[in-house]
Amino acid sequence: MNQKLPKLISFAISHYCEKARWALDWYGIEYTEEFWPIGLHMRMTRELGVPKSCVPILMLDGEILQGSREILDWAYVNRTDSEKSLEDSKHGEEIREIEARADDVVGVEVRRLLYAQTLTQHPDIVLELLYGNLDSKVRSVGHNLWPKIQPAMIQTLDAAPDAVADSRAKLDVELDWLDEKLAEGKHHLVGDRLTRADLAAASLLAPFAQLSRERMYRRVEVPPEIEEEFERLKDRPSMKWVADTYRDFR
Ligand SMILES: N[C@@H](CCC(=O)N[C@@H](CS)C(=O)NCC(=O)O)C(=O)O
Repeated sequence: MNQKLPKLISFAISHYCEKARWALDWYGIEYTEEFWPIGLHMRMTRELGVPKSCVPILMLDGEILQGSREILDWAYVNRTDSEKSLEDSKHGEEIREIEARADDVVGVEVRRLLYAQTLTQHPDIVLELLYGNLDSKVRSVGHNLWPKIQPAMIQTLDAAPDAVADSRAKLDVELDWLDEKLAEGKHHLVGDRLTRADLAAASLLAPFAQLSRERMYRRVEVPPEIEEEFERLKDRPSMKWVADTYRDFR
């Protein structure tokens, strides 16, 4: 058999890519991963012919999937161990609703708050996070284009420093919602086992759950503004739950 392994295309620091990666790992799927440079990815996705410019993308033999939800669907169907499921037909609708809110609101505000705190004040740290793990040629192109990429990111993500308060307030609404769902020490957002609702919420909150110290932001110093967010959020049941969920299931 000469079938190529699925290839995950990602940005190293993207929490949506982490969601897809976790699902592939959870389902025991063998794959390779290719990190793309933010900014240059616009042309690369256009050349691939996918409808949007975003990652994660999963390249399969003869098919290209774009978006974490699509990748989770595919990974479930193609899982190597039929006992391992993140789906639950009894609670299917509720799981999908939570996942959609995690994707469309929680993940968006986590990213916006992080970038609003760093893109303007700590551009060198962001630059290192975005390009630090890429090969030297790509890295130098990224560095050269950074004066254009940085303002474009601020604009596209609505992440100027004055977005901090708004984003924080929106994220707090989401965290109140999740704290309530996890009241009385519940281990899972739906039912009594891990589902894609947990995986979505935990991966998309992971950048604020201190695990980022070990996982994503290892290479750089954490700026004081982000330390303050960590401090502010650390006693939230939802944040503790993210850390527990990573410890137990990732
Ligand atoms: N809902 C999408 C969101 C993906 C997303 O926002 N990806 C970001 C990285 S964090 C991206 O590729 N941004 C660049 C762009 O959209 O051009 C998913 O779950 O896959």
